[in-house]
Amino acid sequence: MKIESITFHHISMPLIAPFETSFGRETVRECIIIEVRSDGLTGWGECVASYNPGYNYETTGTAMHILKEFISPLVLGKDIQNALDFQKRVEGIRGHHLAKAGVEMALWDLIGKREGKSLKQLFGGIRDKVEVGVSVGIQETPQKLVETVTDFVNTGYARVKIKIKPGKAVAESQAIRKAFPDIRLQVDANSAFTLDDMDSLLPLDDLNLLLIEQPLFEDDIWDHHKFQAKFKTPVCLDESIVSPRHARYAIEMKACKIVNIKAGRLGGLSQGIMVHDLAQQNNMPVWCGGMLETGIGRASNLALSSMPNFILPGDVSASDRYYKRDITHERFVLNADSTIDVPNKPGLGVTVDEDALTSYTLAKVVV
Ligand code: OSB
Ligand code: MG
Repeated sequence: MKIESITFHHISMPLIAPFETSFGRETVRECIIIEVRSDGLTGWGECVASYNPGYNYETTGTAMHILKEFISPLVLGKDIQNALDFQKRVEGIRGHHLAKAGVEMALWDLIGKREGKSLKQLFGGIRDKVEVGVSVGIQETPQKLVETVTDFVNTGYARVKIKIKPGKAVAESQAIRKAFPDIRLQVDANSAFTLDDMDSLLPLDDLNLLLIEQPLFEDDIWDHHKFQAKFKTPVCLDESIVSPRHARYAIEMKACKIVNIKAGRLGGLSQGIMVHDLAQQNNMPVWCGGMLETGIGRASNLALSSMPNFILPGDVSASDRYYKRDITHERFVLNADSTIDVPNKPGLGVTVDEDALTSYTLAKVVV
């Protein structure tokens, strides 16, 4: 597959509602859409770096730099066989997983289109629709949080994740559990706590939570082992698992019982698949995390989620939870059973609304 051109679209899209986490509040989502051409076909990818280095050290600014200066020369004009061939070519670039993953996604889209296979088929997915949940940002008051969750439950989401941070984590989680005694509920701290907070978080263990996501430092695995040892509730790692190797460390150290898979954080869909397989061999369930993706990244997340060991519902909500106007013609809708259909057309199975893309574009770079 000879890569003939690459275009980077740095975009900013208004979110339907602000999204607040322990690291900040976003009212728009920035990301980089990657367009790769080969042999009359176009592959699309999404680099999930955002404006702020709050979740990950990468930003749209650093990603643009790495994509233009370092990844493009290793790909442009080259004959790339598959995702692992791409990974080999970029292995000399340390880190910058979000940037690498965006390009890998576009290559998968191309490969699927060339072979007439959906990503689900290429990944060995087994589901035509996948169970999904909703990730609810931090709200101003506990009442507002209960109201927001109520709206999502009424919309049909059967699994809810709330974002927590020091101060009101326990009270808010208790309030949601009281209002929804039976809902599948989980919490995500995005690294906001330390081991010193552990005892104050113990009441979370009585709330029948599916999991506690990333309570401690984003680069930690060992302290999560100590945390997990104190809690019956499964710890789930997000930020800490940046490679299949880190997944192995976490498994061997008993630092978690569940892993959140985000292809971006891991450096590509190929790496996400490796973590899926490793977890499966160790009887550890995984689920698909989200980065407020556009229709492009959402299609990719749905394909990944169709794989057998994606046992828990993902943070892959319907398009209308995020954007009034998305950049794909296809919009993803929530089915009555809290599922979303997995795309089944070749590649990602979505088509790009070029007018929408242009309207959101801050900068466009062709290499
Ligand atoms: O930690 O899972 C996270 C969004 C941006 C950065 C980090 C996270 C999130 C989410 C949103 O929780 C999930 C979604 O896309 O709906
Ligand atoms: Mg998370």
